[in-house]
Amino acid sequence: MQVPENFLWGGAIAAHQAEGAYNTDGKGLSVADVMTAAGNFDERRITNGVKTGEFYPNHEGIDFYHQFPEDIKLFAEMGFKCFRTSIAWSRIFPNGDEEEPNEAGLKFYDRLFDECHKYHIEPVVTLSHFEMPYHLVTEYGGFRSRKVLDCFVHFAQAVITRYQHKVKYWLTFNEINNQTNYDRAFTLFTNSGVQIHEGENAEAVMYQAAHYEVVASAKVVKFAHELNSNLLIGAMVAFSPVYPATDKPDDLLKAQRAMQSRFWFSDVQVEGSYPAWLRKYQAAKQFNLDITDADLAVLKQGQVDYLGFSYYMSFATAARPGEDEFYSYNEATDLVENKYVPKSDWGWQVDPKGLRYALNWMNDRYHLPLFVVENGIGAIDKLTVSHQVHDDYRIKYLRDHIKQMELAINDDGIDVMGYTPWSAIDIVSASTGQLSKRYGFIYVDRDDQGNGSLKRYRKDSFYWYQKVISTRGEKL
Ligand code: BGP
Repeated sequence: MQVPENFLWGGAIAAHQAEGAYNTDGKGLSVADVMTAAGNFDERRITNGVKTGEFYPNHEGIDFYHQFPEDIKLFAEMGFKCFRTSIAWSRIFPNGDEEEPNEAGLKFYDRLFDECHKYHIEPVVTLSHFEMPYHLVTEYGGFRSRKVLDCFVHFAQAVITRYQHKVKYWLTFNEINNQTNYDRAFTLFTNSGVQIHEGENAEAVMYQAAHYEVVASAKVVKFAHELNSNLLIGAMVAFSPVYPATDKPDDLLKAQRAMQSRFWFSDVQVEGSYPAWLRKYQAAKQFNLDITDADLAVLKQGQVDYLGFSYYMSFATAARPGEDEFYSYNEATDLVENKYVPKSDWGWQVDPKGLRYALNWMNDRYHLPLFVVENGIGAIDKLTVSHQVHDDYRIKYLRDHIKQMELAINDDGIDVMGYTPWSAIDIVSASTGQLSKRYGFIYVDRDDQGNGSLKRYRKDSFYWYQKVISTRGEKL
């Protein structure tokens, strides 16, 4: 089976996980710069500013800031048609609330995008990928403030204007719906710069912050459409489908509420309006949110052109006893194990068929082109003495998923724009801050303590993916 000729094969990373150079050329601190690394199953710690004696893995990343020409060359060798990365907001506006952008930061991305085009690689750029300027957190509480909505739009306008002839494909907020997991400090902090204070209702705060984000997203889409009709602006959600644990009708309704809770974000970004159930739910919970008529009008004017999504795993849920009228969903407490699918070393449920389900589900609901902008498996890789990495588990994971994507394209007739597995090259893991949780086709010699030569080595999956691309997905 093959994918269409113009299919965008590539790979993905995010600026804060790769670039390093955290205080170079005028860059300000971002939320990623104040997070330590974690142990395997712990949370990263959010420190209050950068403290001496702590190790901050994002400060150096894999030094992509300086080594990107060699890395892009390797991506070209694999045959990438596109490359997904993000712009570090704090390189452009170090504090986030300045009027004028930092020219040195803008120049870096000029060079990066030019390097991509040298090899006919199309950049796919996320505007906000877990790295808001830290000053916006300390000064305004992140996206709990309407002021930050304006700062984001100002930033987005500056970079879209600057790169409109170099970047056609944009995404507004990475995995905007991760905040459904509002009890987890990491998710709220990285997605919206929000920290919950004692006694606060985290769910209500999440709905407020996410509202400002969807309004900001709509403003950016509208701006880009008016600026240049060639630009395509997408939304980006994490697609972890939530299956009902059993065939009990209560479990089905619970799973439906879980899906509604996870996907109201893209509902708004695609449809331009809130789903009715959510306004009823927010009113019933007395969240008392700042959602104005003017905001609702803005949402209608900024509907996205396509939907990007990450796919790593599926979830399952069951109704709580007595929960048979008013269903709510809390990702921290409402997930149950699915005994039919295996798990990765980090406990992520591996479910390739869930990707075909994802594509069908979104196609039925949104009727927009879909873009698989993340998919992959975090694993401990071993570099042999002859500098090889035999990552057959990664090849298997990707092969199984690509096969399901190809079935969705060829048998189900779904319009899939491209596939950018996570990650093009080994980078710092977002949730653990470790380098040993590796996803790349290219091994980077660096460990969890920040030691190593930073040299790059092609893994077995590098050569495998090269063949997949050159045969348009035929040779898996
Ligand atoms: C997604 C993020 C990425 C990323 C990936 C893998 O949630 O968009 O930034 O890193 O998942 O997750 P992790 O690095 O935590 O294993």
